[in-house]
Parts: sequence; structure tokens; C-alpha cells
Amino acid sequence: MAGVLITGFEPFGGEAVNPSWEVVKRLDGAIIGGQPVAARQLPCVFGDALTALNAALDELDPVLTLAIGQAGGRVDITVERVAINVDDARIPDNKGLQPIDVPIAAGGPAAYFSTLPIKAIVTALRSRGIPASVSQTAGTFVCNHVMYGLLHSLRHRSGAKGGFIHIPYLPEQAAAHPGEASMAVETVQAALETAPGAPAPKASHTCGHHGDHHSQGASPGHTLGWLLTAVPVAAIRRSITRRCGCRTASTTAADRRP
Ligand code: PCA
Repeated sequence: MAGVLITGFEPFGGEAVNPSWEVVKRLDGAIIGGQPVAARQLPCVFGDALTALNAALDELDPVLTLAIGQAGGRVDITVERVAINVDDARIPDNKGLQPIDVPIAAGGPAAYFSTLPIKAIVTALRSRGIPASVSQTAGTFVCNHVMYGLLHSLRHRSGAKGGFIHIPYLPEQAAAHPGEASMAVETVQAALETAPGAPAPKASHTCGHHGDHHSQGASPGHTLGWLLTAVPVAAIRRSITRRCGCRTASTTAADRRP
């Protein structure tokens, strides 16, 4: 078991780009914390996304998997706490599938918690001047589907950690959604490259995925590297075993979109 798998999604919902893939593809081929980083694009399709994810897990056997997705309308980087065992699509996916109230894993636990240190990540990002918060819901669309499926698969991979981060629209997307928040791809990239106590990224820093600093074995400046080196490898894996009947409505802007 080695390396980092980081995933982003193809565009969906009529968008021309998906910010998750725009940032994730920049990290493909990097060496972070001495670990190779592999980026994979997932289809925004129920089922197919997990087929692609599980193929990547089998191929790479990563020690850390970080899945990234777009959450248009959210105002900051949101580190997801939990994935729930339901598909309930607000819009059709990219194959026209629109499951309603369908379990992701029949007989599976009602939910899985992220095995990432979500609050430490948020604190680290804020300390570096990057807006971030914990999210209590990954929605019920393909991102939640992938987060649940990821954690469901990782339960068989002792020591492997994983979680999900939602990111806002890119500015060019928000321009077509007046009033919506956005975040530049460079800022999101910096979020993945910034760790507690690390020097702030240089303003001129526009690394591509094979930039020099990525080649350094040590990882003081990278969130991913920090996760690999500073967090106990034993996953903080917990699952909610009781079924939750909660139908709490989404009430905040941060919860508005999948
Ligand atoms: N966001 C969607 C699916 C793909 C993506 O980038 C979601 O939040 O479910």
C-alpha cells in the first residue's frame, strides 16, 4: 500500500468544466511526502463513478484517497464529515440516471465518517488564509455516492485513509451564476499544498504538476504530505451502525447544492 489517489469529476449539470478536475489534474504525477500522487477523473454517473474509483483503488492500492467535487453555491472549501447510504438525485447524472431514495450499498451501514482529520484540515487551511469549513452533508448526488462507496471499499483496506472535499465554482462558472461564490483554481491548489506551520505559498507560485517543489521528498508544505506523515496511519474509521430516520432539510447556503 503506497501513494495517494486524488480524484475529480467530469463536468455535469450543463457546466463546461468541473473545478475539481481542473485542480486535481494539476497534481497528477507529483511526489508528495515521498509518495506518488495519481489523479483520476471520475464520471458523474451513479455506479460508473464507483466502478472507476474501485478500479483505481485496485490498481494503486493508495494509502490515502482524497476525492474532490464541485459544490456550486458553496462559499468556501468544505471538508465533508459524513457520507450517507442513499442516492437521491436532484438532477439526472451524465447518463440520465436519477435514482430517488435508493441505497448505495444494500444492507450497508447508514453512513460512514471521513477518516481524515477534518477539523485539523479546516484549521490548517484557515490559518493559511484559505476559506474552509466542515460540511455536515455531502448531499445525496454523485459526490455523496462516491464518498460512501470510497469509505465502504476502504473498510477492507486496513490503514488506508480517505475522505471527500467539496469546492466552490471557478470564477468563470460563477460569472454565469450571478451572486454565487467562486474560488480560483490556484487557491484550491494552494489548499492542497498548504499544511500547518508551512510557509505561505509564494504569490508567484504557479506550479504545474511536475514543479520542482513537488519533487522534494519531504512534505512540509503540502496538506497531502502532512496527512501522510503527521496523521496516524491507523484510520479513525467509524461507521454509524444504526439507521437514521432523520430527514433534516438543507437550510444553509452551504448545504444547498450537491
Ligand atoms: N459534484 C456533484 C457530483 C460531481 C461533482 O463534482 C456532487 O456534489 O454530488
